[in-house]
Amino acid sequence: MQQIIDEISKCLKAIRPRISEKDYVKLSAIKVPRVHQFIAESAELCNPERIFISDDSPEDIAYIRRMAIETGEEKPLAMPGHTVHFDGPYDQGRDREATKYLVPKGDYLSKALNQIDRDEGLAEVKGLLKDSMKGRTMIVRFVCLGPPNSVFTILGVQCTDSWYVAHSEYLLFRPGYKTFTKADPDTHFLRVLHSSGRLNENMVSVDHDKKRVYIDYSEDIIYSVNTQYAGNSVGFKKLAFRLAIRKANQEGWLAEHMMIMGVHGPGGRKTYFAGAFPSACGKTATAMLPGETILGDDIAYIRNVGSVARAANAECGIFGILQGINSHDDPVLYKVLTSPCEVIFSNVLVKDGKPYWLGMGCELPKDGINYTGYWWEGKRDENGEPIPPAHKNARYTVSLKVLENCDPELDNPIGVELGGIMYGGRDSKAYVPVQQSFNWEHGIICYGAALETETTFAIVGKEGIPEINMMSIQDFISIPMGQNIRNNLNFGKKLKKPPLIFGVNYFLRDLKTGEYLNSPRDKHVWVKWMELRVHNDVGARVAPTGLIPKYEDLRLLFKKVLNREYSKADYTKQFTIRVPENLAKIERVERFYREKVADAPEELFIILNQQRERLVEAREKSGMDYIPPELFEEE
Ligand code: SPV
Ligand code: MN
Repeated sequence: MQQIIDEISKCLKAIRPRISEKDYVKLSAIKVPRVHQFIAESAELCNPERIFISDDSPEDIAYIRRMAIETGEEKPLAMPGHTVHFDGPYDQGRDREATKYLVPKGDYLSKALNQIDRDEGLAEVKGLLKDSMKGRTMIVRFVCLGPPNSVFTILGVQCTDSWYVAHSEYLLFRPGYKTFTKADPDTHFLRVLHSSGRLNENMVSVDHDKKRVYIDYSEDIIYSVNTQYAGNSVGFKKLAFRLAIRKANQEGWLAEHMMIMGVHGPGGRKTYFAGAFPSACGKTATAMLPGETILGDDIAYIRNVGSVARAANAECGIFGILQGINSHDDPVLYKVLTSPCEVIFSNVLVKDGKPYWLGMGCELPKDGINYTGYWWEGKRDENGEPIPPAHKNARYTVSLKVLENCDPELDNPIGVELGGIMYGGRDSKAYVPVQQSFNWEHGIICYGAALETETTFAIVGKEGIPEINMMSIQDFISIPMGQNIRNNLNFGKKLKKPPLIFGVNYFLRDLKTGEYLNSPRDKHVWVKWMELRVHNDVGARVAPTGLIPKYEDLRLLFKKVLNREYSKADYTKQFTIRVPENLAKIERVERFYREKVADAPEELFIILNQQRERLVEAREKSGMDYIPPELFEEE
């Protein structure tokens, strides 16, 4: 004990000249020496003028909000509670190239993952962080991932010089200071050190070529520098998620890129679903379907509690995409984003104190302020490309609690029981809009591991490139990929009754015309169908790729949910099994795992091959490459 006290005193002494008496007291109340060490080491490296310790009190939160505005990192908008933040033109999404794992000598990560030798990476990123906070304040925030005091809880500490980051974290994560004051000296927690780096007069990071986001998984520390985009700077979002995936794999639970929602079924029942979708593929829009409840939109922790799969949200807010949110397609969110409440908008177009984004359902102004400064219609970038009024990846940050459809179980310490899990990507050619797997293993492999998608604007780089995005965590996986698949397979085997697994695809197109075969609202019908399946209330047809809905059931649901007639012709188009496209998909998936994933489990190849055999057999039996759904028997 004396040793612990001595260590804490030593660190407190080192940072004493930079903190106020009040903050000194706040920090002294914590008895976890690694917290003090982390703060002292970060201060020593980044050399801030001052250190501010936030204890999550209303005064501290108000101070963070005020400083975000005083420094100019955020600007107030006309609507009370609304502010706007801009990231630089080269900092508009997660940056795959700049994001790397620090791999100690002798350790192995799949080739598909971006990595650098640990010693080399540490030297590089620490070099960039050196003196980065000179003349600024280093803000220290404590957070709690998952509901507090629960089996799901993971603690974290972030040191950052960005008031915008600190403000976002307050909206996105549960407060952690109190938990830290009660924590044992050897409590495990995650650490994040972030600096925006050199800023221009608009408080935007300028050294984008020196942007680095390095994940030191052997120490559970994340380093992020010369970036402000929240996906790179708000460490407890996608960066801590990577560390959580490692922890989950070691401990036999699942950390997933999934929304969690409560779907309302007949007789007032509610069934919980978790859904994995790559960024910008409909995850939040699904969780926000009108009449249902949202428990999470991005990161789910799933644990085996009494042989039942139970899920909790790691976060308590949303950092969501604005594009396409309008009063018709997303009425609930649209209302929140146009009403007085605390919202941080980023990378929108601002005109007369009002934020505008693409697809918001009204005409956008012809000029205003956007992520490139003053913008006017026709403005071009240095390559001569037209600059859009708002960035496609413009976002909003809100607390879930302000939503009228926020699920009341958000903070339940044992999470919610999952009835189903969905996997969905941007697959224009092969998979039908919704199908149920034959069993847990089939779902994990054919819908999860085989998830294919086209790249989107949520990451810096080219859009529309098809790629495998395993379980939608390709960008976040931090362990050998085969190990992750094995962990998923094993997780289901230990459950009394595993959640049903569904594959969804909101992006299926007509092979000839290229037109989308569904409208955005159709997903509500698929979700209601899945809910009925969990309770065995509807039947299905047995197709080679999974169990697919029957026309009569969908017709009734379209009428009931969307008040729309659903034609047999639409059903046939959407649920025809496209044998050539499905066989080609299996080829791509197999090749990916053979070439890129040295530790892929044999079970993956067996299950993919079974799917191939079912497709070939169905083609032979029907004599058709494109088999209409009615030809498949009812289960
Ligand atoms: C995503 O891109 O999946 C997001 C936003 O949820 S980010 O924080 O950038 O990861
Ligand atoms: Mn996400």
